[in-house]
Amino acid sequence: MTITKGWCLLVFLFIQLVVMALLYREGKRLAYFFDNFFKNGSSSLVFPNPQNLSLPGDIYANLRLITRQHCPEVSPYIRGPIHIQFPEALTLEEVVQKTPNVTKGGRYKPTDCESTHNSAIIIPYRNREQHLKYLLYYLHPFLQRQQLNYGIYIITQSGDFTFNRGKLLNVGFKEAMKDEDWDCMLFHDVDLIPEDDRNLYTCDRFPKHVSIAIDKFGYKLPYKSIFGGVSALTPEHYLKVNGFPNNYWGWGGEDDDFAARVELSGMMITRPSFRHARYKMIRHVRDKGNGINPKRFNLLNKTEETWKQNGINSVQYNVISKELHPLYTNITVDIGTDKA
Ligand code: UD2
Ligand code: MN
Repeated sequence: MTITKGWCLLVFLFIQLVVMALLYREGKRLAYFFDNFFKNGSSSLVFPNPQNLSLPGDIYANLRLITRQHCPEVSPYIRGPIHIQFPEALTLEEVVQKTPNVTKGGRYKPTDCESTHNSAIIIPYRNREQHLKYLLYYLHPFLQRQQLNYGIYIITQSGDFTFNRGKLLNVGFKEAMKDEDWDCMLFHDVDLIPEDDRNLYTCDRFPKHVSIAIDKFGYKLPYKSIFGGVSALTPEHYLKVNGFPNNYWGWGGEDDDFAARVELSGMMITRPSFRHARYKMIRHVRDKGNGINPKRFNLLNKTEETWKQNGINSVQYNVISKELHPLYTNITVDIGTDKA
């Protein structure tokens, strides 16, 4: 009697195991079968090759959700060093054609697995069409090889008053977070092209300074506490440092203020490997409307007193337009002037 009960239990467990294995391995085929069965009755006893499946349907979609795997910890598409060139004849239209798998607004999700990373790239911008074209050309494939869910945001300062990189990045943070629950924000100069896809555009436990080895500086840090170029922060980090200062008009200082905020809020700055985090900076002269900010040292002396009031919690602006371009979302914004 006890032996029979034991056997029954074993057989039952075995059947359960088989069913679970089938569900796991053959999810698509079963889904297709049930889908058809409920639609057409038993006449549809077909178990097709999973490669040929195209039928959507509730059950299929649900099972597909169950059977879709997380992307591996290390993407199999990562290649290492990238040979960067700036072909003069390249047009933005060609870049769009060469980047077919991006959806409107510059969004992408891997098709073969579920990414565990949601990264937004935020680019402060005005009048740098050539740089933007090259950045998009290299950045999309770079991010796709890392199997990230991502979106690219261009934050364009309207008008021709003095440029304000920090304030634009605050706007970018706020506007991007309205779209999606990004878990990592990359604040990214338009003229920096990453040279190695092992430099992951994901966040660390602390704010990360990413562009640490730039050709312009001989692939070394020009000074120890530099935090400009490309940095990666989670929304929690960003709120903790109260974002960027809003009152640095013109070139310089806002990046050092941002670095000071990380320290003042009790965090530290992490850096990736110098072998991987290599960049080419596209050669440029200083832009019109972004002259050196003579007030930057005075402002930096006051960071400790001001950082809690001046930042993401106090930024004011008016969005003029938001356009979903094929390879990026452009947000044109009126950020005012240092007079108002
Ligand atoms: C350095 C920093 C940069 C920033 C700047 C001082 C590095 C590698 N970079 O860059 O992060 O702190 O000094 O403000 O440390 N931009 C436009 N249009 C303009 C002006 C600026 O789009 O008219 C944007 C663009 O994304 C550009 C960025 O602002 O890359 C920084 O300006 P930059 O390239 O003139 O400054 P740079 O190279 O000295
Ligand atoms: Mn630059």
